[in-house]
Amino acid sequence: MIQTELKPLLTSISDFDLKTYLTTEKELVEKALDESLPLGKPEKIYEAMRYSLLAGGKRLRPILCLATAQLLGEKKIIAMPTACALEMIHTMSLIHDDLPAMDNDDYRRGRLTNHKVYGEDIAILAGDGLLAYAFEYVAENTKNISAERIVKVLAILGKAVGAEGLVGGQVMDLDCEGKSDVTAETLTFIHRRKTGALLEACVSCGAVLAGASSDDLTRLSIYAQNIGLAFQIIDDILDVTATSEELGKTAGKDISAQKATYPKLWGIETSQAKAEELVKDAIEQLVVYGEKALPLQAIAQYIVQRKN
Ligand code: GRG
Repeated sequence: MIQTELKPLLTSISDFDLKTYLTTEKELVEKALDESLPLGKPEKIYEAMRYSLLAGGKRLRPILCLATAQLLGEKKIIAMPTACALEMIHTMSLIHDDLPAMDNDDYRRGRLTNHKVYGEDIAILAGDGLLAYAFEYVAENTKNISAERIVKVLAILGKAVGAEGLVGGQVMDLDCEGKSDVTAETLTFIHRRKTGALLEACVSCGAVLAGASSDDLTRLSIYAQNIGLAFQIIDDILDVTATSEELGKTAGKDISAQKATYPKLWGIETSQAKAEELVKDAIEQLVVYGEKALPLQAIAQYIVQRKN
């Protein structure tokens, strides 16, 4: 039989219904997050933690973790505690990033920032509470996975948060504010840590939970590093092209805070092209998995097409 008569074996990324996929996954994650953190005493701190954790957002990080575990043949439910922990860590970083001592923002996810509602003292503690709880939540709630894999996940999370990840990236970012001579290398150094490290952790944790081989881990890390950087380039572009309503946070903040950004260095068109190139490479990394990789590949494409 000649090839053209065969039904194509592989559905292409454009045939994959990403909208439905993201909506379904997001609903699952929202429910798990709500159940993960019941109100306790003192109520004030639990309310502040829940205020930001349950404020919506795209839930991209937990979805990446679940999708990676599934790609490698593991049940989603097994990765859910880690997926929730990743969103707790992400939310902590947003609360702290918005503080007056950092980026000083009034709006996030379409509502007032944590410190605007609860005060700076409680906002700092709400972030700390979420960070500590993320680790506790993985350790206490991950079932039917070996202790060795759970310890690996905890180590990945710690590394993504610390000086090699979020903290280091944020320090460099603060250092570069107001400077006009920040190079592309420095900017990439910042964002590989500030944004990329946690996105990579989402994929690596999902992979480790599913018992990934070292080849799987290498491929998936390259995928994640590429989408991480692309995500930040698009974030910088949206800061200049989207409205505050679309973003759910103050637009144009990078200019007013005199931040170094990719559009400032390269212009919008080149920045978009570089992000698309990174995503193309990310998608190629996963071709070896065939149709099973469609969710992760479609997420990569969504990263350069997103509007918020
Ligand atoms: C206190 C230990 C400790 C660490 C925090 C403040 C800080 C150090 C780091 C800042 C990290 C940060 C806020 C990076 C920006 C990443 C980014 C592009 C966030 C926006 O992510 P989206 O668009 O947001 O996925 P939603 O709301 O959709 O989840």
